[in-house]
Amino acid sequence: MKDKNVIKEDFQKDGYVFLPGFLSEYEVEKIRQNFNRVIDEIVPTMPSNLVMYEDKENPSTLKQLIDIHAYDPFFEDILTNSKFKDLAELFLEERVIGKTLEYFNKPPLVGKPTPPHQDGYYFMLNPSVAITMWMALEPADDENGCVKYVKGSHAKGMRLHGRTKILGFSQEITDFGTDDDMANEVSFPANPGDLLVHHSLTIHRADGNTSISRSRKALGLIYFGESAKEDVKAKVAYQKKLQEERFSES
Ligand SMILES: O=C(O)CCC(=O)C(=O)O
Repeated sequence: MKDKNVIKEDFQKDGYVFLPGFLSEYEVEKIRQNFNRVIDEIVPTMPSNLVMYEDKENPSTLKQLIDIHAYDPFFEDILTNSKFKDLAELFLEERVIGKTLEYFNKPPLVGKPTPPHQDGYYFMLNPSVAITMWMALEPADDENGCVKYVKGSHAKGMRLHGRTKILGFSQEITDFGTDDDMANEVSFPANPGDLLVHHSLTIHRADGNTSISRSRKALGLIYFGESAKEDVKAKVAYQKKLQEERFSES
């Protein structure tokens, strides 16, 4: 891995950093095995709003699990007592709180796109001192929906978001696709153990999975800096907007 300070500078300049081979194949295999165990044994006990399928009737289309750390000690340790947490503290330059550990999959053919968004829009923090990590558990590329970032977008403020119909990603940037977005978008094909880290204002998205047989499984981690405060006004406005959107859809 590159020097820590160089990585931090890249993160601050671009709004993301790509760290190939952050975990070894052995470490990744342990995580994969524990996800399989959680899917078999813990998921049936989790609240349904934390477990998402592309098709509810078909368990092989599991696409997302949220807050796994709250239900399983192995993953609690990964979130709160790990190289990931140390890296979050290095980048945010303060102590951090592990907010959630997630599982992302795009099942073959049915895995939907991840709409362009900024995580900070969901977090509603002021200041938006937070970081997201995404680690491939199997190869990800343009065919099965690797992550794409808009370089430097974290320094250009929060964009307007509006409702989507994508389960797990209810909000997207409404005017995404400007010349600036397209000129600065970078795709990140990744191998198991490769880590992507992004700032809470970095615009990112992923295409759907068009491969006929390859899934696209990944580990997600979110950390808030200790100085980040919930923006109560923004949260109230967001809840009101969601209610209005739901009302106009019904
Ligand atoms: O897995 C994906 O496609 C995107 C995940 C994401 O948006 C995130 O980790 O913030």
